[in-house]
Amino acid sequence: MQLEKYKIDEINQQQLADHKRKFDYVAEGISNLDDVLTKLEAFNVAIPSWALGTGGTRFGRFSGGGEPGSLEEKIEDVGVIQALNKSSNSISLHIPWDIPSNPSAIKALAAQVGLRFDAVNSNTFQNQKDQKYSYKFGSLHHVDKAVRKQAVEHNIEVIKYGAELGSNALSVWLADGSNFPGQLNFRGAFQNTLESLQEIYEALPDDWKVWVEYKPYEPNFYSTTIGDWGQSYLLASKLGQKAQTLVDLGHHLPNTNIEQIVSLLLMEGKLAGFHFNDSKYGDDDLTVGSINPYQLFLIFNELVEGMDARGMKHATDIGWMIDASHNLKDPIEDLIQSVEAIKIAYAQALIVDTAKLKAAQASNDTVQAQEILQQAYRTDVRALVAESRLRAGGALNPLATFRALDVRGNLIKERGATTVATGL
Ligand code: PSV
Ligand code: MN
Repeated sequence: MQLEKYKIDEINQQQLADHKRKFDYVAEGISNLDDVLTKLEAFNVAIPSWALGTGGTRFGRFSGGGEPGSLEEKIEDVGVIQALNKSSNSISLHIPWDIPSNPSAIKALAAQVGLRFDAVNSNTFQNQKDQKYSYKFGSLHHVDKAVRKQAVEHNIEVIKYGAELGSNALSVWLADGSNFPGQLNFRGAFQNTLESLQEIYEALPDDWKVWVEYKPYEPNFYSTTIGDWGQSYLLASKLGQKAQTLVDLGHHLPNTNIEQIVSLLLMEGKLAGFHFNDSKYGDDDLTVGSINPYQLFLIFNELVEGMDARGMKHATDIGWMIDASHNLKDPIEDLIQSVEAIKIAYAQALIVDTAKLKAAQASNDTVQAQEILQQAYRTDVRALVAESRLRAGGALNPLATFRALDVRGNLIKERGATTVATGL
């Protein structure tokens, strides 16, 4: 289903006076207002194809109805999000969950709803039907060369699909690791991973990047071969210019200072991009900003500061993507909330008084430094985000509009109540 713009405009009209009042109030205190609005309008976050269905846990999965049953329907759903928030202009595919049987038709459909293709993701963490060798003991790090070769070839195939769709990055996350001490020779596993990644790297088209994602545990619980940003950075450095580290917010042990990691990766030109989500304990894949919005703001503060220091374009010089999939909410509503949380944190980071903060840092004025950051964090920037969306042709309030137009009800009518999307 596609949302007609006039319906969104009608709902906007009803909310306009209230919005204007809130916008005028916050706008008065923002010295770089035009710059903030322009940057907010340009900022988009890719939607992962696997987040459009209700996720499950290993204990069960409770689908909510109207889930996309095909790649085409997943694209339609992202089109709905994009029509509402004008901040989700791309989709990230996971192969083989989303193999495009007719790439040019898929590309045309995406273009029709204003989408392009973000990074493509390989999957060597599950065995596929008719697969010759098992990934039970890993893939790119495997002790058996034949298994590594199969996994390398899969990644090269994913690049091929991505190239056909106009994507320009391969995202690699490996479940490779060990469950028990002694199971694995750490150096051997690392060397095998490096050599496998080198073969994949060689197959990258000129303008492509490979993003190396890390994660401390799960599904392995003793060691993970690319377990933290140091290991990912080491691989990315050895591989070369086209390889960078991907930060997934859920892939850190509790209380890790992610903003510091981000700052240093940016300094080294090695920050590929983000998988946004939120968590309380581990890789919980909860809605962005639902647990710790202050941390999200602090991360964005480092991103803005670090990107500005290198003269980077915020909207396009890093890959921004949500990676979440959980089991309670309507997936589209969850994604709308996530994108909103990201844009709020970004807007807050854009209004930090950086000159004052630098001065406070230079004079060790800790109290003032905290005041400056929290001044920005405690500003209600929601009307700024809404205004940028309005200017881009989206909904003032995407979530309320999604509900007012009964999009889910219509999707259930169209697709049925029992469709189940591919993914985890
Ligand atoms: C692994 O937990 C991960 O974060 C990787 O990005 C995967 O590709 C994604 O989740 C989907 O399973
Ligand atoms: Mn991820």
